[in-house]
Amino acid sequence: METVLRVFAAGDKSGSGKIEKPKITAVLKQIDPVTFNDTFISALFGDGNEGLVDLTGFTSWVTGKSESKDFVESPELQDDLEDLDMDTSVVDDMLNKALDKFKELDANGNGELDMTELKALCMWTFQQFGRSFKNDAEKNKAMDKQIKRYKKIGDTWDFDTFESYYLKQMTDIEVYQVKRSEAFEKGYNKSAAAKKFKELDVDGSGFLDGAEVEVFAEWIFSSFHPDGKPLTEEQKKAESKKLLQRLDAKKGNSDGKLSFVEVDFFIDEKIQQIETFKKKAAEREEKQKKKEAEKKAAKEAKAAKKKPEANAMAGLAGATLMEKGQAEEAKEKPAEN
Ligand SMILES: [Ca+2]
Ligand SMILES: [Ca+2]
Ligand SMILES: [Ca+2]
Repeated sequence: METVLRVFAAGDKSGSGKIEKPKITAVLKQIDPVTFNDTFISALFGDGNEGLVDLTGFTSWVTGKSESKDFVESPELQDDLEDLDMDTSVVDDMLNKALDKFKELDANGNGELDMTELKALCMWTFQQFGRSFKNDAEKNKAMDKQIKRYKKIGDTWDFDTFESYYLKQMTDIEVYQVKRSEAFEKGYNKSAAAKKFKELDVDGSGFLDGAEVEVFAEWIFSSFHPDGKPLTEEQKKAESKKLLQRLDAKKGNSDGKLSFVEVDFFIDEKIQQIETFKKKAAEREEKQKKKEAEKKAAKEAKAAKKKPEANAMAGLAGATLMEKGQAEEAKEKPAEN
């Protein structure tokens, strides 16, 4: 519970003990988007866009330590919060998520994370922020840099250390998602992924669902199987189910549809992979052509060797022809001047 407070406090750079609406909204939505919905946020802050909440008081209340709601000043807002009938178990859910992640990372199960185990956290973080690398060398360099930062926190991490890092990270990821989502909605994002998403979102709902996900799955499949048979209806359904499972259920908010921020990095990755795939296919074709040309040349050379006389005759004929051509060309040249 104290970790939640520490996370909120980390967001409070001014040290005033108060936190602004956008920051707390991002954190709360990450903890539980259903409980901490817009009704909750407006009960907490009123309907204005600005707003500050006293951190310590809020954390005591949200974690069930205190019933007092005087972290909001207006009695009206206090009444609104009363009406919400808060269930504080959602905060525990968030901490359970942290615990699950910790167990997943603790490969040898000794209750601590060492630097080798933290490499997986490093990769996860890169993924969440959509960092891609040109090659392994570049990736390893970024990883070393990150591990150095982790070492500053501690050579081995117990759950408490991990928990505060993780919750802070989740907040940052959420804030980054909000930014990406806004940039996409306002049309500032001109990336190939944004273009592809718009193309796939036929009804312009801002989400990919139903048949749109099937077209999405089909695009990926056909890009990697340019000469293959198209997917059957059944396969399309199965592939789109897999995509939803992976991007919405496992990594997203499990609402059965795909938002831009649930798929943008994935589309980016696929576009890059498709480009590489096409390049390699073109190289293979080029190589094959070269091989065939060499084979043909070798065959001709072999045939020529077998008939040296014929070859000599042909050579002579060729030379004669060439000489003839040159003589004619020479004849024409003075006329040009
Ligand atoms: Ca361990
Ligand atoms: Ca749609
Ligand atoms: Ca979703």
